Amino acid sequence: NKLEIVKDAYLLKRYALANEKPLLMDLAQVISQAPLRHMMTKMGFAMSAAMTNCGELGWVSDRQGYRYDMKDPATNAAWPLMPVSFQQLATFAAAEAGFDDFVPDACLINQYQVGASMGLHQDKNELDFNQPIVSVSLGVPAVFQFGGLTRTDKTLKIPLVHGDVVVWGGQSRLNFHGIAPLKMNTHPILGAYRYNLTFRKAG
Ligand code: MD3
Ligand code: FE
Repeated sequence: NKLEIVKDAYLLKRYALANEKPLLMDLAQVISQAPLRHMMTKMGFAMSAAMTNCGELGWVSDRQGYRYDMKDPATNAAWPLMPVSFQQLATFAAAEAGFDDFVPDACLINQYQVGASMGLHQDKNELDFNQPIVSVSLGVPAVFQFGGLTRTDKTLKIPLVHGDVVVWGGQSRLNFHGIAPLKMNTHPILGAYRYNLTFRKAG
């Protein structure tokens, strides 16, 4: 069940459900080791999604700007190891979309509550744009906004539900994208939240 949204962007509907239980157990474990927090933007505003990371590198934002760091700035400890269930999901999903041998070194975990959103942006902090990005949606549904290579290009609106996996590479890798404000909702396991796992080869 693989849908090509635009060139080189593939939606694997409910792909993560086959491994739902280990995935959710491992998610809880990672969050207990590196708690979710609202990072600051360069401009001094708290981001509306709460974030944490696992893997060798974690995406961080503060008054200095955006970057990847090997340590959690909240504790100065290494980020939690990337669980095998996460690694396998990312590598298998990438292969399903035609990107062989994807080995992520970073997994950003975003937690959205009602009203939280992510404005249109490009992911440009990674070293190699030939590497794909794999994103896994869990919990409450959200509307993903997918634009073009300039901010003003019109956006496709794609509903993403629990278990959906999207693989972005090649021609879609630098497209603008965002998440519309989350509607009030509850998921039977995850409650009032949406979680997104974003796997990258950052270094
Ligand atoms: C399309 N997160 O953390 S993941 C992000 O649902 C981010 O939390 C969103 O965008 C979320 O940077 C969307 C989907 C995603 C990630 C990277 C992309 C879509 C992308 C890179 C290029 C094109
Ligand atoms: Fe992004």
